Amino acid sequence: MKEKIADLEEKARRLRVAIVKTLHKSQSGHTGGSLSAIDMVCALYFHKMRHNPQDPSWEGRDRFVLSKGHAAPALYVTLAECGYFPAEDLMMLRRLGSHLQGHPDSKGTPGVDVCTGSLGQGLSMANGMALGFKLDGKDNRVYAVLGDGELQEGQIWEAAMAAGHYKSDNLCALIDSNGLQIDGDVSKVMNVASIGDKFKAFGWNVIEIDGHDMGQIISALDKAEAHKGAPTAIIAKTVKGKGVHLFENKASYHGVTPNDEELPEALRCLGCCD
Ligand SMILES: Cc1ncc(C[n+]2csc(CCOP(=O)(O)OP(=O)(O)O)c2C)c(N)n1
Repeated sequence: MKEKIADLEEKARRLRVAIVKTLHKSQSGHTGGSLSAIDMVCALYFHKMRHNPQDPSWEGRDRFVLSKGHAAPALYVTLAECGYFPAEDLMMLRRLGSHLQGHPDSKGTPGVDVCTGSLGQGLSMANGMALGFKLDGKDNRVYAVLGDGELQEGQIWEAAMAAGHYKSDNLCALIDSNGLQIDGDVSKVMNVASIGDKFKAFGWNVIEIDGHDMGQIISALDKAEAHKGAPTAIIAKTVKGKGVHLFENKASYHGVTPNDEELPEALRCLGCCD
């Protein structure tokens, strides 16, 4: 287990390097929320989810919904690392004609299951897919990553109510609780605390973790899969911009990319010299 965790940590470090390089090249996109979510996305693709990069539309795959679609760079670098498309494509992020647009596009990008970007909708889509699998008697699981600012959208709570009502135990929501949104502190813009209690009230199984502790992430994902009779919400305490002190805990880096001066220091923080 120790080796597995160390391997995932190293993968996540490499994925952070790829996020920084990709966003530096594009000069457009979301740095903070990609870096806060990447440990969870890495654990999902390299530890938990059933999927096949050689056959992206394999019916037996688990589904992934990046409900906070602006963190697309975190998804793209992970898909590239898995082999869904060449890593060189990352340098075309947000270019006209590229298959890697600013928000996930299921029609354009191999491995992307749903279009997201308009916040608040992903949990409903994930819930629909989870219910569909149940109706078909299939054991596929569905994972959705949400932002804590995103929880201010009313549709999230309709989805939470429905998933609890239908006991969708093949559904797992991971909340990237970094405490910041585009305009500052989530608690000041529109307080969503206490997130765990809210999901519990809708009948969910709730697990609270440090969203950068790989051991805690994989243990929570395994517990979620084992839990029957209710969907699971993993409330992950994270740091926006995690891994690069220049960007950490700064709402100003929500939608700002590393510039030429910041790039060398950002890569140094991530243990990358090239
Ligand atoms: C419906 C909708 N309204 C507004 C936006 C613009 N927007 C993009 S990211 C963001 C803040 C999201 O905050 P949070 O969910 O906490 O994301 P994170 O901090 O994890 O990046 C907003 C308002 C959007 N994408 N969709």
